[in-house]
Amino acid sequence: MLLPRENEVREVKDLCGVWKFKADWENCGRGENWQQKLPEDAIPMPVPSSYNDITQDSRLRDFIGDVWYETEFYVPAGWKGKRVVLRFGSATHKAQVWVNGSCCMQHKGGYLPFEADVSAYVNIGGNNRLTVAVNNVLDWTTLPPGEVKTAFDDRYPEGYRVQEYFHDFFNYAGIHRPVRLYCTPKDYIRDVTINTSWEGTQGIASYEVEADGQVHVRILDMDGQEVARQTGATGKVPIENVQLWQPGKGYLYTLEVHSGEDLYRQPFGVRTVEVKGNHFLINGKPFYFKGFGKHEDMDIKGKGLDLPIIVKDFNLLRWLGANSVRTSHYPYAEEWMDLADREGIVVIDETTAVGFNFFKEGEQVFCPNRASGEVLEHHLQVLRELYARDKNHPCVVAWSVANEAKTQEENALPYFEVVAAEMRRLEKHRPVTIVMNVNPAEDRVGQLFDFICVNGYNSWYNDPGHLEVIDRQLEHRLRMWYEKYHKPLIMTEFGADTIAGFHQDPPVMFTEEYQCEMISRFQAVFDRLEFVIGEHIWAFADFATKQGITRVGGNKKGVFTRQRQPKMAAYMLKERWHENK
Ligand code: GCB
Repeated sequence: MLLPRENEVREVKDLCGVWKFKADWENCGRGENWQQKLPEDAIPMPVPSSYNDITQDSRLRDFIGDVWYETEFYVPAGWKGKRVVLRFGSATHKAQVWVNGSCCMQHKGGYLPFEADVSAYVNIGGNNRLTVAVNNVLDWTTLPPGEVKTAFDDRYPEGYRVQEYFHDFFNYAGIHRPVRLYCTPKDYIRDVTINTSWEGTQGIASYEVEADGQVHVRILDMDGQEVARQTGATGKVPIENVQLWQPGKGYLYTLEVHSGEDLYRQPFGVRTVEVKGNHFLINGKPFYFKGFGKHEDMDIKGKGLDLPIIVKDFNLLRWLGANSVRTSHYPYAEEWMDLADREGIVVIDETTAVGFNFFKEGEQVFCPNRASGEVLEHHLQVLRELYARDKNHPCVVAWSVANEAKTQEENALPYFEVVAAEMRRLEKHRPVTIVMNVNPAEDRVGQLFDFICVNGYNSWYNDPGHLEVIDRQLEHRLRMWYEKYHKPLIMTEFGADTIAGFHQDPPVMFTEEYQCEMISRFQAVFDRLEFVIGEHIWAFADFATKQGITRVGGNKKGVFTRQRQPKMAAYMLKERWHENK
């Protein structure tokens, strides 16, 4: 799915701002036709933003169900005769959209864009009403999964409901990313796909354009100079004296596509990725992943798009000498991905399949009514939409299909066979991976993937307070993974909750000293295992979680606070990562 990009032919209107908002406490909005007009007591709500932390009402923070948004917009008179498209960057987790009271689209999946041709619904040259119902319920039809618990005994008020979920980040909801209206000619460029390779000084851009008319393409370099041109909906275009897209140096070309009256400019980078032996090769050179798992998360706006934070985070990555990020545990905003391309930050792009570990002993996850049927169908849909959105990003070097699933269960194998096959049907050029946190001896799915991502919390969840166990336990575990699959490994999570400003020496849990020593003990193990091809610390910054006895104001494993101030570990990483590793 193409990002709306403005040019001489296509206009884009930003519909973000302060909209009207009403939580549907009684679940009566549809019955009362709120799509015709929100009730008078609707409150102001910023878009984009999560709604949870905007008011003083804890009931809204912990709300379960539909919330309604309403705004008005004009369609410029000059858009007459054009195709008018309404596009949401994301709405978490389900959305139904009405224009002037008529339903024009529905979408499930909280972290991916969706759009519809609304030409038939809008008054061109006039005023229009836009209404959106956003639903935040997590159950075994959604990703991430969850369960709404209603069956309580007489200790609870009547009708008491609680949203349970098995992942460790707060279930922020709302319209999280920009809402845009854009126009194209009636015959338009539907899609563009670009794959690249190179040899010596020559790059090759293989492209495929979906459009009705005759297609002409030009390739422009970063100065806007034409370096090649070709005619045809598909082609392989040579680029002489190619500048490669490289980690830390995100050189971008533009494929300028003309078809009939339409025009679209798609940035791309020339680079190759490959897993070979024990190496992850970018442009034929072994790459060692230095970086983090992180979250889209901030005070007040929750998971709402926050450009200052996005730019700040890239500055912090550069400051530390980090070269890569996993988009744990969902696809990040398109604005974030674009910046990763420009900054040369290498990305492992993850789906929303998190929370498949269901911490209760003896409970099956991959069974009827849980991770099977409808969830699997949705998982495949997420893969398709993620691929469609991110396929042209040079920063994306691999897809992560899930985080910490219970892959020791018998039914996990048929489930992930289908998932891996679908990802490989879509993608022919990038490796596919999964993030593991099971005993390697019991895992059933590692053989389906090109390299293995491993999470581990020695001296934290296991043997809390005992840093001295890391050396032996970690090496043993990583060797088990390698001996089982003979595939390179990235340690995608390890870390310690750390209260900024809390110090003690010798280190104890939750101090800045403990975080430093834990990280450096893990790193000492990585340094002697040549099949370990990367270290991603959990996490980049502190983040909000649901309330619970192991979380004091959220997850504090950040190397930065939630407000992006460094803890001691940041300085330690900066030294190591700038030096070489
Ligand atoms: C994990 C999860 C991550 C959690 C982290 C923790 O294994 O993948 O989402 O936040 O552990 O801190 O417990």
